[in-house]
Amino acid sequence: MSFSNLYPVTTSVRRLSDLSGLWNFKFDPDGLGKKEKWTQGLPSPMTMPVPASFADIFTDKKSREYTGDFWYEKEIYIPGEWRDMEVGLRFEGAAHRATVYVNGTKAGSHEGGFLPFTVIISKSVAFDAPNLISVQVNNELREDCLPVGRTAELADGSKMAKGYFDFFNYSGLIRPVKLVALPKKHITDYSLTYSLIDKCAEVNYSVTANHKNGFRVSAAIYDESGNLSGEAEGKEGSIYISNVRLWEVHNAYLYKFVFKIIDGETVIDEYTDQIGIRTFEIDGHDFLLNGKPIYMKGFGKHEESESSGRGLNPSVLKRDFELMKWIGANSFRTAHYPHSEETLRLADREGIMVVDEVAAVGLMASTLNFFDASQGPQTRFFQKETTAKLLERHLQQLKELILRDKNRACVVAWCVANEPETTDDESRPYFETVFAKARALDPQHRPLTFTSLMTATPDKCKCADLCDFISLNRYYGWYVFGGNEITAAENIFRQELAGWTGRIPDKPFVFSEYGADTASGIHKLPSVMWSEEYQTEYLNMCHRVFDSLPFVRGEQVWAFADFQTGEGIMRVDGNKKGIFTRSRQPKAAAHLLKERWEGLPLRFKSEEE
Ligand code: BDP
Repeated sequence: MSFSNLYPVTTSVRRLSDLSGLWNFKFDPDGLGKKEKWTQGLPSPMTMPVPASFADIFTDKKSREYTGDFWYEKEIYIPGEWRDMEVGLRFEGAAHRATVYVNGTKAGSHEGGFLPFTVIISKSVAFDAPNLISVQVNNELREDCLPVGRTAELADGSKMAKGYFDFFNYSGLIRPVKLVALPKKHITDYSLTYSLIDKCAEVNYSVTANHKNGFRVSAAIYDESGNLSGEAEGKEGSIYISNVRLWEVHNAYLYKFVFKIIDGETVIDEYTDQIGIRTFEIDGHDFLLNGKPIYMKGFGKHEESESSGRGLNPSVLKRDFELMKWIGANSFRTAHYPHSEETLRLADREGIMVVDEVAAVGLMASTLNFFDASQGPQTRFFQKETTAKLLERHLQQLKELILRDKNRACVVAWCVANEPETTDDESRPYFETVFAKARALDPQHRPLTFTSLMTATPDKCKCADLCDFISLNRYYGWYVFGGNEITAAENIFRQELAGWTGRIPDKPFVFSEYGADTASGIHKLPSVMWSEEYQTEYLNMCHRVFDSLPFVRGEQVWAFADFQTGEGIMRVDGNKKGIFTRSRQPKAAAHLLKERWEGLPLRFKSEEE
C-alpha cells in the first residue's frame, strides 16, 4: 500500500508534529554504527540542530569537512490517539542519502538530499511510549549520484568531498523532519491543470488514493475570503470559476483547494492546499503568463546562509524574498538543486516565478568547473561507465521533483541540469531520455531547459534544440577578457550570440547566469576586477548586449548573494558574485539592478510591444 508523500498539513483528519529542534548526533568515520548497534542508542552523542547542515556549527576543520557516514537520533512519543492511523516520518531533505531506523528496525532509505521522502513506521512504534528514531546519513559524492563529484581519501585516512561544482558540500538533515498521522485510507496525490476563457478558469483536477474502491471524492475551491468558488465530485473533474483572480507576479492570489474522500457520510480523508491559478506558456520568443508577455528579471540563487549552511532558515528565507521584491526581481532559478518546499510556498505567496532545477550539477568531470568553463577541456563525461546509473538516478530525482512541485503556481519551468558537458556526443541520447521523461511527467507541460556551459557554443552544443527556451550561463568580461579587456569581451559575446540566432531562431533566450566576483567594500576609481565599480561596469556591458538582441526574454544574474564554496585559489572564502553579501546587504550593483528592473516594462521585448 503506498503512502502519501504530499506536503504535510493538518485537517479534520490529518495530524502532524514537527520534530525540529536539537537531536543527538555522531560522526561514524570507521563505519561502526551498524556493527555496534548504534540504532539502539548512540554512544556519547553530541547535540545538533535539525534542520541544519552540521559543517559551520563546528570550530575545527576536520568536522567542518567531514565526509562519510554520520548519525542523528531522537526519542519521540507517539500519541495513543493515532493507534488506528497510518504513521509516517517525513524527511524534507536528508543530504545526500539516508537510512531510517525505528526502535532498531530499518524503516526505509532514500537517495538524493533535496527531495522529500516518507517512511511508514506504524508497525514498528509503541504508542504512548518512547520510540527511538535513528538516521544514518551519508554525504559522500560519487560520479553516479547527484550532485556529481568524487570522494578522495586523504593521507590520514579521512575522506574529503570533491564536488564537480562550485558550492560547499553542505549536508545533514537540512530540512524539517515531521511525524505525520494519516487515515489508513488516504489521498496520495493530486494534479491540476487550467485553461482560461475570458474571465473564467476551468480547473481540471485528478485525485489518487492508496485504495481503489468504496469511496467517493469531492473537490472544492474557496477564495481568499473563504467563499466557495466552485466544487465537483469524482476522482477527476472540472471546476469552473467565473471572475477568477489569477496568480500574477508580485500580486499572488491563492485559492484554498479542499479534497476529500468520503465513505457514505464519513469523511475518511481531507487534504487542503493553497493554490494559485495561472497559465504559463511559450509563444515564439515570448513567455506568456496568463496569456500576457513577461520578461524574467532575477537571480540564480543558492539556498544557504551563515551557520545553518544549507539548513532551512525561515528568517533568511523571508529576508531574501523582501530583497527580491525591493530590487524589482520577478523570478529566480533554484540553483543547483531543488530548494525547500517552504521556499516554493513562499514564492507562491509572494508572486515570484521559479525555474525549478534538479540537482543535476557537475555533469562534467572537473573539480573547478568555473575555471574549466573558460578553458574547455573535453572530459567525455557521458562516456563513462557510471553514466547508466547516473541517468537512472537523474530520472528518479526528476520524477520526485515534478511530483513534489507540479501544483505550485510559482514553478513556471523545469531546469533539467546545470552546465552539463553537452559538447560530448553521448550527451545527446542521455538528454533525449531526460527531456522525454520530464515532458511525460508534468501535467501542466511547463517549458524545459538546461543551463548551457560557456564552451557549449552554438556550433558545438549537441542538445540545445531539446530545450523549449535556451538558458545561457555566460561570463565574458569575467573568466575571459576581464577588466581592461571588457570591450573585447563585449565583442566576442556578441559574436557568440549572433551564432545562436542562426542555430535556434525561434525560441526565447534567458541569461541564466552572468556575473563578476566582487568583494563588498572594495572601491576603486577607475575600476579593477573584484571592486564594486567593476561589477556595475560588467553588468552594464551585459545589459547593453541583452537589450540589443530581440530574442532575449530574461536575465537571472549570478548570484543572489555571496555563498560558500570549497577552498581554492579562485575563491576568497566563497564565491563573491552576489548582488547581496552573504549577510544579505546590498552591494553597489544592487542599486543598479533596482533602477534597471523597476524601469523595465513588464512586457519588455515582447513582439506585441
Ligand atoms: C557556473 C556555475 C555556478 C558557478 C558560477 C561561477 O553554474 O555554479 O558558481 O559558474 O563561476 O559555472 O561563479
